[in-house]
Amino acid sequence: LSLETDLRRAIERDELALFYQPKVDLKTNRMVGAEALLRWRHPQHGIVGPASFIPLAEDTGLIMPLGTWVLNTACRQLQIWQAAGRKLPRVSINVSSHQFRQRGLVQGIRDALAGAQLDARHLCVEITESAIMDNAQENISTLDEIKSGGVALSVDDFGTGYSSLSYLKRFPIDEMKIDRSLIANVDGDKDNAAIVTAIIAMAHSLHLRVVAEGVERTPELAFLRHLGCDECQGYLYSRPLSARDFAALLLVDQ
Ligand code: G
Ligand code: G
Ligand code: MN
Ligand code: NA
Repeated sequence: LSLETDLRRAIERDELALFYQPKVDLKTNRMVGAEALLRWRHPQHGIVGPASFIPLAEDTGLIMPLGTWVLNTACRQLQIWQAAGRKLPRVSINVSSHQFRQRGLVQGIRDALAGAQLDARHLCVEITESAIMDNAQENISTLDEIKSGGVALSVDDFGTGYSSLSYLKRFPIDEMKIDRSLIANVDGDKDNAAIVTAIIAMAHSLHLRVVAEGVERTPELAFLRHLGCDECQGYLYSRPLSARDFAALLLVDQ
């Protein structure tokens, strides 16, 4: 009867779902990836977002089976789409700081890739700037292990924490996602424009791919393209969609 009991049963009752949101390359206008975002189709409450149950999952240890489910589902789904000739080079999943500190994460990633027969280069793991910086020294070895398996690493919500890009570059990362609070009105807000301009320039000088998240308006997109931002994600292109709706956006190989 409690939310905890409900969540415990959610996996076995097949109530969890991944929604997918496109990441679009700004040079080619092609979809080059998707972020998998967890949803719970609750029998009474309808579709519930992760912010409402991830904290509970972390407090109760349920985050481990839940994280495993996310990894397995995302890898299997991408393999199914690719096998059907649908063009999607990469799927990104989110890992919380709690999951990141768990011993089993690296093995869980390997198992998910092997189980889905998906090559590691098609998977990207997003971890927030604050989670990386919290216990930075220990995190480097976990990140190295993930990276050496061929999986890409992305720093999520960048610009909200206290790290400098030059410090972050000591970590084996491939991608920076600029937090959507900095992207909002980036075309008109002088402070956001200055910060985003600096982040993109420095990330590029460090050979990192830059993704803008939360792009909602065409002028934001135009400004980001002008700055040379590599990829965009946001409601302007698409909201996160169910697997079925998302599949309809994918091109099919001729
Ligand atoms: O749409 P959105 O409400 O999906 O996501 C809210 C927050 O939940 C984001 O910070 C996102 O990173 C996080 N999130 C989404 N899916 C997952 C997931 O599968 N695992 C973890 N740990 N966090 C997720
Ligand atoms: O993992 P991360 O914290 O980046 O999670 C992305 C979150 O941002 C998800 O909750 C997703 O639903 C949300 N989101 C994606 N695109 C947009 C957007 O254009 N505007 C807003 N406000 N939220 C977005
Ligand atoms: Mn994310
Ligand atoms: Na983010």
